[in-house]
Amino acid sequence: ETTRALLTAQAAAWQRILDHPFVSRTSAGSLPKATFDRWIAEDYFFVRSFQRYLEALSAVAPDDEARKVLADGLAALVPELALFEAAAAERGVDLSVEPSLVNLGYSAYLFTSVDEGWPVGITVLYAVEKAYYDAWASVRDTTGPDTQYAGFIANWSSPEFAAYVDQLADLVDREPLTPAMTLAFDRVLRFELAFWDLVHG
Ligand code: MP5
Repeated sequence: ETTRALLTAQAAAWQRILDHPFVSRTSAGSLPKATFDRWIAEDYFFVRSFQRYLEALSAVAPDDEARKVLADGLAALVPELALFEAAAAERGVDLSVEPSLVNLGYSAYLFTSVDEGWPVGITVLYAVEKAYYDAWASVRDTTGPDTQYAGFIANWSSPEFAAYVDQLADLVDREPLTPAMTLAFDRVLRFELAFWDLVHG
């Protein structure tokens, strides 16, 4: 299986995402407010870039099955963006701040991956969503009931989101693994780690 090969080859980097202090401190409830607020503003910019990337990827999807999965992903972004906007209003976060260069680079890379064609583009989508599923499922499993992050935890660790990530894995698994897909997967992991480092550092 293509996804199994990708995950196995990158097992150490994957574990670094799950062990990242941003993740463990979100679970423990010990994250400084300013750190989570910074993540909200950065991630809001990322998700809006991601929305346009998903539209671009849809345009190169090979068939209706793939287009349907991506349409579901796009639909989920409507309540997700509303969640960010509500949290920002409640916490006093300015969502219009200039994003970091890591974020600009990650956002731009999403579009670059579409230019490389469907197999690379869908590999990137799978990696981006799987990284967030695993990170937020880890928070879900290790946090207390009094968490202030319930909305975000539910957004990326619900059974529905897990099913969506499984569908993305199925789409990747239809493709034979190429060096370009391996490189794309590795790049997403490096961007994910840099993103956590940037908001937590
Ligand atoms: C996701 C995200 C998940 N929101 N932010 C980063 C840095 N990586 C992955 O994507 P989505 O569109 O929120 O499900």
